[in-house]
Formats: sequence, C-alpha cells, structure tokens
Amino acid sequence: MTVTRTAEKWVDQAADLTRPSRVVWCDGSKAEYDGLIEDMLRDGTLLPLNSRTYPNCYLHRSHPSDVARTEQLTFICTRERDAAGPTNNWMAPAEAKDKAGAWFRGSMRDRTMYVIPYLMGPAGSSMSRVGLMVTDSAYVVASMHLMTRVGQVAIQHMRSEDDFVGGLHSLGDLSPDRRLILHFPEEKLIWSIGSGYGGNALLGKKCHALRIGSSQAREEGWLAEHMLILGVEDPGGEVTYLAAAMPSASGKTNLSMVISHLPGWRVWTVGDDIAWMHVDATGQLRAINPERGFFGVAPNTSPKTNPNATTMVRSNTIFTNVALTPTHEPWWEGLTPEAPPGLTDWLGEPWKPGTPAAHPNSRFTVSVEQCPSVAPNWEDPAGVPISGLIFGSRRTRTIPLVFEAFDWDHGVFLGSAMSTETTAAITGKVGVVRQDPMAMLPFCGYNMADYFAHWLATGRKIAKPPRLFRVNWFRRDDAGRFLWPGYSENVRILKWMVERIRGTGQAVESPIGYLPAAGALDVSGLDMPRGALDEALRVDAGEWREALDGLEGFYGQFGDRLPRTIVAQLAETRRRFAS
Ligand code: OXD
Ligand code: MN
Repeated sequence: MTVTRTAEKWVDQAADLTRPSRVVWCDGSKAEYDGLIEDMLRDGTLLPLNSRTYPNCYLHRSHPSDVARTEQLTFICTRERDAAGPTNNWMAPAEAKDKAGAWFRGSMRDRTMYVIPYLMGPAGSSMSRVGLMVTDSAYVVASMHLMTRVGQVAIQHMRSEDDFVGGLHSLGDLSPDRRLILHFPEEKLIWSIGSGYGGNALLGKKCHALRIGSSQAREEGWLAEHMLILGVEDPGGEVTYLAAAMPSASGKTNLSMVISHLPGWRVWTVGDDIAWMHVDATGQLRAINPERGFFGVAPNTSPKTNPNATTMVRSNTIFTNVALTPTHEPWWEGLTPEAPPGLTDWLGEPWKPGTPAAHPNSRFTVSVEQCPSVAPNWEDPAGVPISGLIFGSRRTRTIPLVFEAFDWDHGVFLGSAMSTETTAAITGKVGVVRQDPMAMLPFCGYNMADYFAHWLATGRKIAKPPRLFRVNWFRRDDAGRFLWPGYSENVRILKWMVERIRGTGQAVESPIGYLPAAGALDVSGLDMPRGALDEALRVDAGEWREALDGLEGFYGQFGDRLPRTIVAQLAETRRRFAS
C-alpha cells in the first residue's frame, strides 16, 4: 500500500508507544475479512451462528463491563476549555496524553497492531474524509470493514500529505478504571483505550464522523450530524429526501428503513445514523452517509417493527451481546413474542426468565448493501438533496407527535431546545430526561453555543432552506399507553412532511409552530382509540411554559456565547404563549 510520509510516520510513532509484536496494514479485501473471522473463531472472540439459517453470521460477547458508550470517560481535549464548552467533558491535551499515554505504553505487547486506512463517505465524493486508525482488536478491524471503506481507496482520497484523522485504539486491559475516549480536534486526533465497544472503539463512527467531524465541519463550512437520511417516494415516483436527528436507540434505524403500507408511497434508505451535509454551489443542501454499514440496536427489532432489518441481518452479520438459541440462532427481546426455550443469555449463561436474555444495547453490524430498502443512489458522490430536516426525541409528555417550525431560525431553536429520555446506548440510568440539542449532546466536538451559531449561519447559505420538523413518537396518555402506534405508521407523518414541502399539506398555526390541520394527517385505515390523535397533537400550555422555564438553566451555562437569535426565539415563544 502506498501511503504518505506523514501517515507512515504517525503509524511508526503509534507502534513505538504501544510496542506490538507485529504490524499489519489492512487492505479491506474479502480475503482479509475472512482471515480475521477465522482467527477470531479460533481464539473464541467470535462464535459461529447457524450456517444454514444465518450464513456468515457470528456472535461476539464483549466484556460485561464494556457494553455501551461511556460518556463520563469521553473528553474533548482542546487547548482552551471554552472551545469544548460546558456540555462536554474537557481535559487539557497534555494532561490527557500523559494519563492515557501511560496506559498505551506497551499496551500492544504480544499483540498485532492493525493499521486501517478508511474512507468516510462514498468514493469520489468531495464530501468524503479519510481516517487512519490503529487497533489491537481484530473485532474492531472486522467491524470497520463492514462500517467503512477500508484500504487504498482511503489513501486515494487524501487531499494533502497529512489529510487524515489519526485514531489510536487499544483494548488495554478493558478496565473501566483505565478507559478514556479522547478527542483532540485541533490535531484531528483520537485516542481511545480500555474499551472494545463499537461507539468507543470503531473510531470512524462517533469519534471521527461526529466529534472530530463536527469540529472540522465548522471550520470548513458544512454540517456533521447525528441524523439518518431517507428518501420518500410518492405515488408519482418523485423522491423527496429528509434527514432526521434522534438520540441513540430512539428509532432512527427503524425509520430509515420503514416499509410503507400507504399505497404508492415508499421509503428508501440512505443512512441510519450520521449525515454529512454541504451546501452546494447552487445553494442546495446535500447529504452523504459517511458510513458503509449499520451498527444497530437489536432488542425490539422484529418483523413487525423493522422487517427490512430482520431480513438484512440473516447473513453476513456480526452480532454483539445477543442471546443464543439451542440451534445457534441469535435472539433478543422483541424478536419473537415469546422467548424460545433453552436460551443462553448474552453472558453465555443459561437464561433465567426475569433477566435480560440479550443485553438491552446488544447490536448487529452489517453492511448497508444488505438492506432491502437501500436507495439506488445511496453512494452518489454528490449526495442527495435535502428538502426536510427532522428533530425527534423520546418524551413521555409535552412534545406533540409532529409540528413544523415557522422558519429556519425557529427550527434551529427547536433543535437546540430538544430534550430526551436516556436509553441503554449509554452507560448510566435509563429514562432520565436530559437536554440533547439536535441529538448531538454526546457528539458535538466543540462548544454547543458555537454549534447553534454554525447552524444559524448555514441556513443563510441555503437558497431554499429545508423545512424543519419536530417529532415525538413516544408521547403517552395518563395510563402510560403510547398515543401513536409508531413504526410503519410513521410513514403517515413523512407523507404530511412531503406534502408540506410541496406546499399542499394543511397546517394550523400554534405558539410552537405549524401543527397538522384536522384531517391533514393521513390516518386512513388506522385503528386508533378515539381522541388519541388529538391528544398526541395537543399543545399543553402549562407543560410548555414549564419546559421553556427549564431551558433558562441549560442556555444560561453558555453565557454570552449563546447566539442572540436563540435568546430571541425563546422570548418570542414565551410571548406567543402569553398572548
Ligand atoms: C449509536 C449511538 O451507536 O448513538 O449509534 O450510540
Ligand atoms: Mn447513533
């Protein structure tokens, strides 16, 4: 493989520090992938699954204390603390390198150091960016094969000698006490030690494509977002593309590959987790999916909730921390209504009813091409034109099913004000409400006040800004029942959005934005309890006033750095409720 001098030097320095017994440069070939799988089957890192019903599928059991992203151990290491902002953990670069450097020193002794040149984004796209990662985990290499484009293709896309994000990863001793996920945006550098979990260890994903990516995007004038990308085809065959930000484990994968029951309507998948968006020379916002695979949450994925996903994981998939049936098939809660008898749980023990069989954050890793609904143009180097942006969160109360922002600035305010209930994708308590602006709280690599400003400024560059929508599939009634059936029925919401974009969808004005007018949402054939839709769309002034008051504290921590537009939008919303 031909690489630049700077890249070679960086890898040499990584080897000097970690002292591997051998260094292997990865070429991304199928032979390489197959070899890695064989090695991992031999040493027990992977278990084979039923080769008849799940060909080329494997199960990996991670260390039981290494099953989710560890936000408390994730840091942005900028020279100035303010550059990271109040919502990120911050550590001075020198201190971070001293601390983690001690753990990296000799950490690959008697291990192989794999060097992975990878490309984020389609080949031939000016929006794609290069990473160069080293790791001592074969599981990480195989996963990077599925999730990114590995090998010479990456090197070819370097725009200069040092145009790559460096990623140093070692499993270390997997102890949470010696685990750190460190980002140095000023050096385009990532250091991750002590975890083999996807979000901490597949450095192309959260670390590069979002944390370093968002910082690079700000410098270069584009957006790196925690967003799925999909195309909605109408009965006339016209496809409208939307991108949607939703917090981890809150339905992005399901929505991105939803199967429509509305005659003539169809959804095409471009990506399920990350969107890189640029304004092109004509002023059109365009998005690429920087990834090449899905690292999806298994629990609750079923033929009912996501038939495309259940089909795509039937071959060529690596499962992590799911349960195992006696016939060596993967199983997780929700896959079938009843747990099959004789399950082995995610820890490898006989399953005891009442305990999780699969870990709540168990995952599948599979390439995008396996998805039956993959858009034919998903790898278009020019990206897809985005006409609508969606901000969705998980809220039991307050936030209506769907509404539309008055304009770009109002939409940015709604995104910045987003809060959500936490899920098993992060270590910590589940179900706690926290602010999660644009679903980027854990992923924004710089001061979030500057991030809001960057969003506002981007809107000024777009000739015809996309419509911005807010959704909440998770609102419940007083008895705790979901008000909206969700899943495939969400196509009805997408349909209204497309109609709004085309100028035909009917809406009524409210203090928080435009709500679907009576009869504007297509609920034909939907058997919903009487009044549930009205309740799902209801704006409760009392709850909203309380939520707006609660925003003061969140916004307050940014001080003068918070854009005045956001302050003005908050005041304006309050005024609308007062009148
Ligand atoms: C993910 C996450 O894995 O957001 O996509 O945690
Ligand atoms: Mn995600």
